[in-house]
Amino acid sequence: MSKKQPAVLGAAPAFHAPLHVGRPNLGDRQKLLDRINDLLDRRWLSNDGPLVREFESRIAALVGVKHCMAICNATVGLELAIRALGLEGEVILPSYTFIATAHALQWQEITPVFADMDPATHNVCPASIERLITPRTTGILGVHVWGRLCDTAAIEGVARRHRLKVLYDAAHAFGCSRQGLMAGGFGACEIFSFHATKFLSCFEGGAIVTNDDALAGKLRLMRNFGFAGYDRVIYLGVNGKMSEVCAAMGLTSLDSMDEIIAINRRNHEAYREGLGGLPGISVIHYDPAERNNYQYVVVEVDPDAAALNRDELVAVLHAENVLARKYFWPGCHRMEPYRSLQPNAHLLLPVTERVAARILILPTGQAVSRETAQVICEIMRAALAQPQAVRKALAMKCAPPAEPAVPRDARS
Ligand code: T4K
Repeated sequence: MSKKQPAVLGAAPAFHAPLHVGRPNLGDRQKLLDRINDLLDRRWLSNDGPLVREFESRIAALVGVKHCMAICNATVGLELAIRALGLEGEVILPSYTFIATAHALQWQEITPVFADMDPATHNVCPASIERLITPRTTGILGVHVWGRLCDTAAIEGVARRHRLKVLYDAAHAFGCSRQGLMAGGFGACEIFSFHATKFLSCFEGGAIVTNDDALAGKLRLMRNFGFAGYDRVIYLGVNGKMSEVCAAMGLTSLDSMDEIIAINRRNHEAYREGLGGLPGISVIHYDPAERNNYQYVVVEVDPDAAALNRDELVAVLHAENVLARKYFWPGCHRMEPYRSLQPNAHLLLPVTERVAARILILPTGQAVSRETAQVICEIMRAALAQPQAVRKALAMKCAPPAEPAVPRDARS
């Protein structure tokens, strides 16, 4: 599988089939099919079925929280949690996150106020949060980017000083810890994503976890139209429920959790080794003293020190069928509707602007073997060793086709 010359320079692509970032990891197929057969036999397909209940109690035990409410996806989970906490006016969050975090606020006519990031962790910078607080601010929505937990102590300190509520988008952070405490127990509540591309997959799904009894009661009503029993609606609600088939997938994924972490960790090490020592190229580090799911192989490309910039490396990899991604470029503040609603937001986000242009994510998980990771590193090394040739080849690819020679009298 040795591959030295990059495809942008005319060689054949290293991989015939695309290598995706976010290729789902699958647990034991037979176990999943057995669970699906059982649920079909029971004819209990949704609405608080036995698999959803089992899934919720396993998640709560693993995370160490009192309540887990399984939900249809994390975006709806964020919307429910924001509403259940009574947030309004303005809520501060990082711009460097998946767009769903901001949309969950804007959807409810709450203004997302974008804070800058800490370049060392890619998480929101607590000092930047404090500078953005106004009389309209009601809460802080932290995001545990790449499963490395936010500085929860500093964020919650800011919140205490200004009487704000705190919740966390923990979409990336299932199975991750900070100072030995698992993601899920911080703030008023935390929201996990169990989307197909996430470390733990339910096909589509998520969970809201909390230690607050009253909040959990409210959220249970809100995710099921406000029903408190047959024919008894006592609250405003939506349909945020998880189905039994999604819980079957989630339970099966939970059974394989340690195996998937081991694969991700092996790949992360292979990438770190393979890209080690390259000027301007660094693969982010996970603290070995904490728990992490190693779901993201995040490469930072410093354009002042590396021979090629991030976009050039992405183009090199795409030519090989390695579909590296630029998460979360260009930052929420540069996407609609925020770009139009808050045209000056970038002025307060210099670190986000700089770092978002440097990040590329490489494929990992079950679809990537150690050898595949090594080939990807070899390609990157080979491209970085001949930057002039690579740039020239990329420029030729991007150049508009030469105008066809049309006889003068044929032009209108
Ligand atoms: N907060 C944060 C911080 C998040 O990252 C997310 C989701 C959320 C909140 C909201 O959670 P959910 O409401 O989704 O539960 C993907 C996911 O759709 C999204 O869940 C995820 N973050 C985000 C980071 O990535 P895209 O637009 O990148 O998806 P897409 O379709 O390009 O898929 C990624 C790659 O995975 C593709 O190249 C193909 C591959 N793939 C995907 C699926 C779904 C497969 O090979 N098989 C599949 O089944 O958003």
